[in-house]
Amino acid sequence: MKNKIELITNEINDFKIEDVKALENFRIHFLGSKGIIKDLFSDLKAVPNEEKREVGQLLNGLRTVAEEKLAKYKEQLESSSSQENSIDLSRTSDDSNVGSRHPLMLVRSEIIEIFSRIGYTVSEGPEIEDDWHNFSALNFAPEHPARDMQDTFFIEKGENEMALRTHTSSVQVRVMENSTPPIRTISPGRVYRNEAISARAHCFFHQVEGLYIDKNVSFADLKQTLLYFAKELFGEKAQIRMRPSYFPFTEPSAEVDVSCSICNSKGCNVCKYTGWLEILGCGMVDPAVLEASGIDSKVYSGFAFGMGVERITQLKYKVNDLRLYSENDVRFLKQFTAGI
Ligand code: 2U9
Repeated sequence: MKNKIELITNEINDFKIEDVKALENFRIHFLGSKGIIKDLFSDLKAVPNEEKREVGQLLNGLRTVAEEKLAKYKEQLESSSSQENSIDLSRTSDDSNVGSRHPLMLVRSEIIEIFSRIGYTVSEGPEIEDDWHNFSALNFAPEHPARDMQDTFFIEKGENEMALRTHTSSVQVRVMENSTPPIRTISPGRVYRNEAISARAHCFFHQVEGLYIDKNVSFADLKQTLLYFAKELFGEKAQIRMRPSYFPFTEPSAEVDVSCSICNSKGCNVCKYTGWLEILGCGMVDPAVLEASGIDSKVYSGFAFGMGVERITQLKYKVNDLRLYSENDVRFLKQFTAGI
């Protein structure tokens, strides 16, 4: 009997318990109602009286060994399974490779949003344009340098001469031709100029041009519209100033500066110590331009403005090299992830 107890003690110690199933097998095999230890207790009756006490103690010890092993493994398995099931819902998710919106598209959307709040629609048109919509209807003289191959990408010469549009004003000519005032629209889009690529110039860039035509539209309306725009884009403190300029399609014309929000107009290297940053050009639409698209300039007047999205983005995000916008370097693009 003593030998048997010793062998079963070894068997208990060697029993591998790696999962709940093995634990249950262990319990049934050693401690179950038909298990080995129960059988041994039944055999105790046959043990001679003088040995009963000693063998009884050994059997109690054996049962304790089995029970302790069962309890130990039960606890271990329960705590590991509760770890597996406990999910920390407050944990941030693993890094996933999300893309980001291009900074030019972020700024373009912001500009559209600002003008749509005061009733401007969005007009789009072809990037390949004819001479009429890109130049003649906009009052460009036949000998204007912009019509030169040095400045414009021409696609076909001769009768069917077409060019990559040099501004989105061509879209607005189409709007004027196809609708009657009041017209209040902006045209965002890519434009092309025959320039050597450098940090400060590129052969394509993005514009948003605006057009407002109605009865009694004045320069004061233009100024208030642009002041509203500057405040929305650069903050409530933004101020604007206008400097006289010249464009073939507007008269009078002006260039518009916004107060430098980087240095609060105190002067810094971005505003070149002037306190002002140039953001757009504008003017009253030349009556000849209205007439060319079939709008009676005696009844209607209008203003127009145009801006480069790259320029505005450069000022908002301090981008100092135009080439960054089209090189697709993820180290640059990744910095705009928050804008999604
Ligand atoms: C129509 C008539 C007039 C749009 C205008 C500007 C002034 C202007 C430049 C800013 C920087 C182009 O991207 S840029 O190089 N634009 O200064 N654009 S007025 O005038 C129009 C548009 C449409 C029918």
